[in-house]
Amino acid sequence: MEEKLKGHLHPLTQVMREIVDSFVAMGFEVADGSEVESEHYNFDALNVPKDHPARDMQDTFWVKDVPQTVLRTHTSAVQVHYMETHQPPFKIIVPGKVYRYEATDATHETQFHQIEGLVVSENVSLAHLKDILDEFFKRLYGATATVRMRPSYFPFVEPGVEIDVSCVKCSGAGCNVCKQTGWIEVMGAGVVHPNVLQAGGIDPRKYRGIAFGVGVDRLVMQKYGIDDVRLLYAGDLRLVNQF
Ligand code: 2NL
Repeated sequence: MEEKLKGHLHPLTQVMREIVDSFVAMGFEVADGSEVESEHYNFDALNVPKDHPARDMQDTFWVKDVPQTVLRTHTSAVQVHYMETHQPPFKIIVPGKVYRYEATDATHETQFHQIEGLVVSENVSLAHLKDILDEFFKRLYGATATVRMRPSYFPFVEPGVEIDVSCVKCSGAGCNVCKQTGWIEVMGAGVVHPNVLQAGGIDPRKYRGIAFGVGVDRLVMQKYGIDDVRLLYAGDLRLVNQF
């Protein structure tokens, strides 16, 4: 009983802090910014085409009566502000809440948590990205964890990749968590598109960037076998007190 009266952090907060602490140990600085953003910082500066479906009223919360203003759909706008005000080289992570206008179900919430990372220097590459994420997942899941990259597409990176981590439960042998594949899809990443560096006031002929973004809610669900994201926001002590 006494243990319960002390209170503790929500499992989402615990995992957010674990991730942030791992990157800080690897020399990253933590940046943050506003959850209300302009269309410029949330979409234009990130090379998202004007007619991209993500900008649609079906997908994005547009602030009523305030033109060109949204609830951020990713934390990337913070990285753009950071690029505008800092000289490379730098490596930062940006944890925070993000918003999508969509129907809620077991795997979708209108507000969720993301952590994005950005490294800018004179010569970073996909090899550095893989190395950073490999070290990160070894810290998070133990020494046997490894990552692999698959080609993917996000407007803000070129090339873009999807990151899989070897299954936490079976270490790659195949089980119900990884649907017998041995791998779990965990994040998107890539080499920062030159247009995005340019929008942040950084010369893409001189500097290169690598970036990644991870949905933290999904990591928490994978880690603890929680099958409905809404449980993380229901404030039900029967869930919260299990952590
Ligand atoms: C996803 C995809 C990603 C990024 C996020 C990024 C940020 C800047 C420049 C370039 Cl400022 N890229 N972020 C890049 C690739 C993927 O996340 O689905 N995450 C859950």
